Amino acid sequence: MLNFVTTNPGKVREATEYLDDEIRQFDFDYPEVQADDLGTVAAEGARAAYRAADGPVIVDDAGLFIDAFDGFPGPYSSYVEDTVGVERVWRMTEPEADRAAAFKTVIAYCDGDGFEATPDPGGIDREDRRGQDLSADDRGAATTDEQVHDGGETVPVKLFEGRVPGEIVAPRGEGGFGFDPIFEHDGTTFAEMSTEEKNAISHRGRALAKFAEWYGER
Ligand code: ITT
Repeated sequence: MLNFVTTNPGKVREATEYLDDEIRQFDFDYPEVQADDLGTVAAEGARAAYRAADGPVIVDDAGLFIDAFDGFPGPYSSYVEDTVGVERVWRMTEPEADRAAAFKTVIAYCDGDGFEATPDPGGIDREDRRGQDLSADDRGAATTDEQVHDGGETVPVKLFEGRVPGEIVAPRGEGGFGFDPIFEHDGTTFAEMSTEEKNAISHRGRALAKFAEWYGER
C-alpha cells in the first residue's frame, strides 16, 4: 500500500484514477521547508513523511505560477489561498494585460531503496517559473532523482514533474479544488471539468501518469 501524504483530499481523488486501490491518504502535515522550488519542498517532505509512515510514500507539492507576477504565488500557493483567497487572486490579476499562468506539481516518492543521484531539483523549477507556453515535449512530465542525506545515511527520493499552461479568469465552475475556478485551459476552467477531464491535461495528471508507469514497473 502506497501512502499519499497530504491533507488535501482533492489530490487523492485525482490520484485514484492512476493508482486505484494501491493508495491511501496519509493525513500528515509534513513540515514544508522554506524553498522557492517545488522539488526541494516535495523531496524534503517525502523524507520526513517516510520516517513517519509505515511503507512507501508520495508527496505532491504544487503551485500556481502567474507570469505577470513573476511566478507568484508559486510555492507559496497554499498560504496565499488561505490568506488572500482565490477570488482576490483573480481580482489582482484582472487589470494585467497578460494573464498567462501555469500550474505545476512535483511528486516525490520515497521507499528507502536506492536510485541514481541526479541534479539539484531547483534546476527543474527555475526554467518554468514564469509559466510561459512550453513546447509539447516540455509540457509532459519530467523525471529526476535526488539523493538526500538523513543523519549521514542517504535516503533517495525520486521526483516526477508535471505542468500545464493556462490563463487566469473570473471564477467559473463548481468542481475541483483550490485555484481551479480561476484557471482556464483551452476555454474551460479546471473547476468546469470532471476529474477525468482535468487529469487528462493537468499538471498532476501528467506527473501521476509518469509516476504510475514507473511504479508499475517497480
Ligand atoms: P498538502 O500540502 O497537505 O498536500 P495543500 O493543499 O496545502 O495540501 P500544496 O502545499 O501543494 O497542497 O499547495 C498547493 C496550493 O495550490 C494549494 O492552495 C492548492 O489548493 C493549490 N493547488 C494545487 N494543485 C491544484 C490544482 O490541481 N488545482 C487547483 N489548485 C491547486
